[in-house]
Amino acid sequence: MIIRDLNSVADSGHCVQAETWASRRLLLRADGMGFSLHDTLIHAGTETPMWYKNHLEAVYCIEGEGMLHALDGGETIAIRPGVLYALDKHDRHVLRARSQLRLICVFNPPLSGKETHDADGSYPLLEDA
Ligand code: 9YT
Repeated sequence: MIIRDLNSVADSGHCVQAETWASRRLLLRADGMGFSLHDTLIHAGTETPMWYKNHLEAVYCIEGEGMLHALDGGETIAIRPGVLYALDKHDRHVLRARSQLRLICVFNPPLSGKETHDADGSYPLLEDA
């Protein structure tokens, strides 16, 4: 069994900071679960364009308020605690955080640990560091 605590994840080097977000990565590819699991903060007042070409991501909001805009003719939905969205079609999207968002994010295939967004807002497929 794997047991993790958010406090120790932050100290273990499995916390990735970007301009608009901080990702605390609780489960990674090396854990062998077939997915990675992150507790992610999106900073208040920011806008993050994303396009996960190489991954599927499910996102469950547990704190904060914002808006998700699906690009390529998609819809706009309000993000608040209890709302989940799943990018099952590698959808291009923009996330706007009115207040700080706290999101539980699951990636398939799992992230290796160090990934951060490229110019398109996607993650490359990385081998274990
Ligand atoms: C919602 C989203 O994808 N935010 C960017 C960070 C990502 N969730 C991560 O690496 O934890």
